[in-house]
Amino acid sequence: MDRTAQLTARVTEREIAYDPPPTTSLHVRAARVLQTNWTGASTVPSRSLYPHQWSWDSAFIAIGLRHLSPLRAQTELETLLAAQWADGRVPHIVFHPSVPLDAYFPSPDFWRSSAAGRAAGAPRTVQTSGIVQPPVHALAAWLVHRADPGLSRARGFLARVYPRLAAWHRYLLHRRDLGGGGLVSVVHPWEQGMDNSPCWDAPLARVSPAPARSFRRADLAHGSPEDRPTDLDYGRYVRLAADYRDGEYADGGGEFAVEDPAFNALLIASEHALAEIARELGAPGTARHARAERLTAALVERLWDASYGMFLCRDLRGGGPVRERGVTGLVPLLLPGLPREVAAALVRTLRGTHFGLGTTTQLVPSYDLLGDAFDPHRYWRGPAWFNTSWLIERGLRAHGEGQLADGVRTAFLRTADSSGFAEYVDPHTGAACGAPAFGWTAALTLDLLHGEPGTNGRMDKGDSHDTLLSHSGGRTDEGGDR
Ligand code: 9WN
Repeated sequence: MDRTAQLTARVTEREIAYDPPPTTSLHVRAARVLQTNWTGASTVPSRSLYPHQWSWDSAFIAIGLRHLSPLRAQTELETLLAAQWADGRVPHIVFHPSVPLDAYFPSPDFWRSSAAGRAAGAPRTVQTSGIVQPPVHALAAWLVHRADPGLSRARGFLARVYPRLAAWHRYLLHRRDLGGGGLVSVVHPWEQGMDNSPCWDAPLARVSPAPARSFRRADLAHGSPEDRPTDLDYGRYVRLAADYRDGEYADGGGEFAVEDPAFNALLIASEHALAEIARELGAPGTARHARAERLTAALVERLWDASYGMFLCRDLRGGGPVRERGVTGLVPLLLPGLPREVAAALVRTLRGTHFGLGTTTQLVPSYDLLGDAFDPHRYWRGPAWFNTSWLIERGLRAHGEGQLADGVRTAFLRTADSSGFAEYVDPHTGAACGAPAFGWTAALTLDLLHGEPGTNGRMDKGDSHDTLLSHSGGRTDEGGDR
């Protein structure tokens, strides 16, 4: 048997021999969602609304999938990274060729990646979008590796993904530092992932919308119009994406450029993870950890607003700080290297009237409960999303707020269950919104169900990176496990 055949045989045996942990009914149902959404080499966020592979979804999905099948989790990330462009960008969508063009808009014929993206090195054999999404991938790759280091080493998983992840971070740090202060900018609201957040209203207002008749939305066939962005917002998304495409996806000249707290915090978390990956591969990781610390300092210097008690977006095309409280401004709590007073203020803001955590809400709302634009059902304008609550749960634990984290964990599991793994929920009632059987909701449910023995959820100076990069789900009691 040659080497590849040996490897495949070993992997297949492992897959077959996979012995699931003691299951709970919630566990089984979450696993079923991931099984249903699996397409053979990756997972769709939703069979109806999102029938392709999405970048940050795949990272969150891999984090959950590793508990079911470390091989699938590795494959999920490998499939995404195989669609990376030569300039290092990891596209926000990798299209499945068998899905009809009208199933999702904007479709491959809108992005025209292999033609319009030629100069930027888009792949020829697979169609992708030309924008990016938050860089959760190195963090996911490290967590996936740790789920089964033996399999990972046998397949050379980290050795294969490391150069791609390093090129991805290089692209962001070198091509997307549009403000010159060390932070990365997004050039489209879809890049940041919280598409319709009121944080984008002011920077988007400058963009003239593409005429409504020039495109046909596919999302309204699956989602209720009250839960989705308006036609006017869609017109602006289309204009920005079309302009970027028509400029051959060259960076720097667009009308929309925003430094976003969550995007940069996830890059920092992933840079720490990349340092650990480098170490595992026998190279020193110190330079990467040091860069992550410098980025943390830049994040605080450029985006922290003490009077809001949270991070704010910065609009580089005129507006300066965006005075809106979006959940993005709380996500940096994930970072163990935050100054103590910043972390403490973030926790106060989470518990205060704007987000109401532990009092009026149990999961973190996507936007200020008291804000003029608050809407409990509309996309990213108030509903609670499971990925951001998962990130904040980790952050609370990293900063010694075990009890509050336990509350989020319990509410997460209860609401994921009662909502049928909804895409997002009303932050007050937990009522389901958006697509059902949503990939990252199911995946992160699994992750929270698999607490790692021995993690007590506290952060000490000495093990700060470890706390960020270890399994989440260390908890102070058993509440919520079912
Ligand atoms: C555009 C897939 C994606 C998520 C985003 C979410 C939504 C797409 C859309 O769905 O965005 O990328 O059509 O609205 O906002 O975070 O990655 O689940």
